[in-house]
Amino acid sequence: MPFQDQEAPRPQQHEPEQQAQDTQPSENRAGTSAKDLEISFRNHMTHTVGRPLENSSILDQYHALAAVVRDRMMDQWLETIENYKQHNVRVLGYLSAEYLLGPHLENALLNLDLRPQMEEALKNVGLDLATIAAEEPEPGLGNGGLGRLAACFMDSLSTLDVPVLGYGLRYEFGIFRQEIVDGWQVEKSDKWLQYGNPWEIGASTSYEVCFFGHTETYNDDQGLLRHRWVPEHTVKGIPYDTPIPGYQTRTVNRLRLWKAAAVDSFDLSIFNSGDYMGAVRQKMESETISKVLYPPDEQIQGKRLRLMQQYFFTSCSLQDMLRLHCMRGEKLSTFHEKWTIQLNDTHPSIGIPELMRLLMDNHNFSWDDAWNVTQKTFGYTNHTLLPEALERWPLDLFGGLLPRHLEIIYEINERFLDDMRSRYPNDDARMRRMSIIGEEGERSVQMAKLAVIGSKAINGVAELHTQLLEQDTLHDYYETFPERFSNKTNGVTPRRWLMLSNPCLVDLINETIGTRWHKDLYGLRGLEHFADDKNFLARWRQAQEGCKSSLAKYISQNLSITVDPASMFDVHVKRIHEYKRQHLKALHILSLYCQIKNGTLKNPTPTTYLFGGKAAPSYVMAKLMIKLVCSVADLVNNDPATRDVMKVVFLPNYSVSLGQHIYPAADLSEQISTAGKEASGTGCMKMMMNGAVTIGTLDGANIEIRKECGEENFFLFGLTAPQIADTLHAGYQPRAYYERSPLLKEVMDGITSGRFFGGNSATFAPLVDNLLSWDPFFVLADFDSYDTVHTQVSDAYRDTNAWGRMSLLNTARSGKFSSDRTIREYCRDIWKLPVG
Ligand code: 26V
Repeated sequence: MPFQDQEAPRPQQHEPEQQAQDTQPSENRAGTSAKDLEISFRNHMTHTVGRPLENSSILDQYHALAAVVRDRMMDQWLETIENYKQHNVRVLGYLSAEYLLGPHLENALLNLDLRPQMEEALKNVGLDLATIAAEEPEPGLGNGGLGRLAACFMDSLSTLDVPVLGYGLRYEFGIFRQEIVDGWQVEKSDKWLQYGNPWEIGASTSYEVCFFGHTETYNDDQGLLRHRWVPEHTVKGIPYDTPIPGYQTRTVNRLRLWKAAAVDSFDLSIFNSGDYMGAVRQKMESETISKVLYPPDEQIQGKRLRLMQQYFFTSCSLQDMLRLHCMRGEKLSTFHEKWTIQLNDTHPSIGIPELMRLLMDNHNFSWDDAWNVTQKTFGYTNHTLLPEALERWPLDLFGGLLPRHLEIIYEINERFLDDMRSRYPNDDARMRRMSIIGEEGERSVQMAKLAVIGSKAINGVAELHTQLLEQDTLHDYYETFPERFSNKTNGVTPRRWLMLSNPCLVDLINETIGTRWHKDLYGLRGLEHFADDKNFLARWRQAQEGCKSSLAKYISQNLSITVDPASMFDVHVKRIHEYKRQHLKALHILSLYCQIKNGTLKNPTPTTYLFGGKAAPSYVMAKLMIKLVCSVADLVNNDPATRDVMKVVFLPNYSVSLGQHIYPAADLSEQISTAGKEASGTGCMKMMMNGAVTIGTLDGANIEIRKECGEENFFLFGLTAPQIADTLHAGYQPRAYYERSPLLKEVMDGITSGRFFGGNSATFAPLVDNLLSWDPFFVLADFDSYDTVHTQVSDAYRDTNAWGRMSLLNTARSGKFSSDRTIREYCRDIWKLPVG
């Protein structure tokens, strides 16, 4: 049966003394009253942490508290497993190389409905929940939107009682911690596991995963020709399970993350031969596989360890699903009836040849039978159109590491192209375009093509993105099997991104329209009735100012910059990338600076410009963009002519927890990517939910946000995707825009001459040169339009009621952007799973 592979979950032991002991007789481990929680907390302090409360550190208290909360999930977790077993349910296997979960503690308290009692219990022992919660290290097992989406999906799946097993990698080091030194990004390692992880539970299963070696053919008992892989290296995969509680339901699903370890017997053989150092080296090499999360570097292509990571976690997960399927007493030929597997981008797409291999080589399936099951099992979500981000592996690297998989891919490709040849006779160009094996430059395996060919369903993550996939990137496949393609616009969980992050606004909403919206976000529409109620708008504004003051305090304490909570908070937080155009915003701030200095802008709307985001460590231009923002901050924050009306702040180490602090404080949400480049974006949804008004291009989910909130409640600027394509086609000349716009010219010249930056003209020369000569993301083309619309924003912000109305309507109309809606659509159209 699914989920039945362990006798009972056993707590992970991080330190010897942390083993759970018998508790005092008065303790009710599932009890939820303040008194029960207090007793439980005291017991865990003594028996789990092993320190008297009086001498405990906040970290000790956090560990005791986490154990209290985990206890409350265990009954429900076992109940969920039992329930799935009894009903022999169809299960989703969600495969993702990244999960950006964010802190667990407060989220679990919210979802389990324990928060008020817990606050009281802690108060009774003289402690403060928020202070303890701040000790939790964030599990940053993802780079950005893709990993955070997987985390939101897990929350929604549990909330909607959908049976799911999430699978991924238990990286020992997650996304790096970002420090800013003299305006430059410095990366520090993220040791999130150093004090143990109270949210994970060890399981008693493990699997072996092989690498390298060669393949052979042989005749089986019946004289049939078969293939086998004779590998050279074997690694063990050990599962660590994290319970994922739904909101106000008893469903607790499981996220299973794999850690790589040496295979004991392998180690031992080397050890016995006397090669101690060799044995240790083998062990370390095996463990390397789950050591560190890869950042989305420009040089991401062709990293062998990354392919090893992908194959490692995908193979462990498939072996696990096949075993669970067989334990149900089911035949493997019905695997696709009981399981549906979603590939979160191409990272786990090696699962397609791996399932073929497992079925054919280990379970004697014929090609056709194995393909029938495989092709009906997988769904593939694409998350980017950027060509440099589409995964392709050099053939020799791939074949050296996974020789049997390369053979299988060749055969998938051959059979597929044979089929295409009969559909499109004499169309060699099309055959070359559709082949999984790329022939331009170094020959390579193109994973997106493999994923498309091996899946029953393919989807993009916003309407425009899906359209561009269908019409451009994957056009040949769309033309061939249009019924496999669909759009699933992303969403975010309102539990973490509204209820947890913005309690003041949530109290006001609950008091005004009740709580039905907690599980159906469209219910927020009830707020529209209050859009013209001045008293209500005043309270709305008050709640927002509370959040702004709290962020202002954080900025003052951590960065020693004073910002005015009454100023407009203009927020641009996301990964740093040229297509997201943090530099467009920086140029605009400089243009305001110039206009204030020369007296042409007389009465500017006081504004605080907030930036945050990480640059991939080897992405030189992105790092230079951070330096530019920080230099602009130094300039305007210290000039007496501007410092009282504008402040620029770069918030270091943007993360889930910092996001929770920032989004509720945003007045203006900057979504200014070059049209056609942002697949969806999800930060835009979080800000909309919290009442920020968007300034944005017609890109990704912006288009749908604008449709939902109404054109009059959205500030639109910039070229559209077709206009960008036309401009490019006609021969884009960024310098012409520079010559034509006096404002732009003044700003660019100011940077080039070093006038803004104490005479330093060298630092930003590569950035300016790039913009003037090439400008691949149309920064200069969109500059004037951006500037004009910003003037409208500033004027609009001065009319407090009109702005409040826009803000309220953004929240009221954000219902579509709940990940609950997204998950319902996946369940209905792709996974064929009932929703609770
Ligand atoms: C990867 C790379 C790697 C090579 C260098 C350039 C580059 C640029 C971007 C990426 C990210 C690829 C996958 C990804 O994270 N996509 C994001 O997925 C989100 C969830 O669907 C979506 O909201 C974002 O728009 C999309 O960028």
